[in-house]
Amino acid sequence: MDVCRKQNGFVLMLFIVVVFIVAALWIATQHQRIISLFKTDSYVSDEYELRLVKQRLLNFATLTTELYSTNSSGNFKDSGDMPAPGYLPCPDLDGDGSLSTSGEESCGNYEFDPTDVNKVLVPRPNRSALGACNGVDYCVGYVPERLNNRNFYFAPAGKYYYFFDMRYAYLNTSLDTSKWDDIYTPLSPVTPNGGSALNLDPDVGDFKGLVLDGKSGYIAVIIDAGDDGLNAENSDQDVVFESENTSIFNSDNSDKVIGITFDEWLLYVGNKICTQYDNFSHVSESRLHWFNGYSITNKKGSGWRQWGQLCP
Ligand SMILES: [Ca+2]
Ligand SMILES: [Ca+2]
Ligand SMILES: [Ca+2]
Repeated sequence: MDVCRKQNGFVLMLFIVVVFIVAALWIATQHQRIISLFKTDSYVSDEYELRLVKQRLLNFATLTTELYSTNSSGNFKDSGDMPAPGYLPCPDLDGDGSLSTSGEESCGNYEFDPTDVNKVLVPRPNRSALGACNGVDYCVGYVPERLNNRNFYFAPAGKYYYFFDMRYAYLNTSLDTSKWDDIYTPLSPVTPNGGSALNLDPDVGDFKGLVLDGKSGYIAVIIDAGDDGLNAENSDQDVVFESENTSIFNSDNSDKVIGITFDEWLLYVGNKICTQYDNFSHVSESRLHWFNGYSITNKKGSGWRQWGQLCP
């Protein structure tokens, strides 16, 4: 009788242990599932935010002319002083959200050399005379939070790393060796005075663009680096970048990257030119104006008249 009772007690204990293990496994599974759901939501939200930042940069590029049609006093500039469309804001080097007047607002202060792809990146290392970059420390830039004097918002301050082909920089002050102030790279894909070396179309020009996940032709990349900063591929100071979007379970640290391709950029800016070509074509060809060709006397010219002749 005692033996039978002991056996029953043992079976009962065994049953309880098995139930406990099964319950623990079930709870662990559910816990993992709940965490996964949270992480998936967070991941989707991060991706959405990145797409918004990209959209705002493209909006800025499309509206450069309108945004900068007046001076800081609100008076209209002469037509020869208005920038062409297509430019991107300079990076915020110290992460405070704004572009200071002590160098950050002018990010193209060295000459473009299409044979040296590292020179087309902003930010880049070992820069001198650019904001906080002292020629020794690695320069890292962020998408600026806003342009205060234009009431234009991009992203939370210091959150998104920002690399781009510096020819697209708003206020590229050293395109030309004469170091004029307020030099803008002519952005029309049929750039008049530079031949293929200055042609921004990666299919034509010498520089094939930034590379993201093995695909070239990007003009900019924006990175949400997560809690641990940029990964090795994205911080090695070359033109090759990678996203880690497949790693949902590592989303707190993974580098989420979104890029703007030349074709996407041209879709926006080219659409602006083509839909308004009839209006712009009334601009006299001898007038200093971004619509006309780039020259020493028309240094904000961008050759969009010539390109626009191809509009459907
Ligand atoms: Ca700043
Ligand atoms: Ca990271
Ligand atoms: Ca790299």
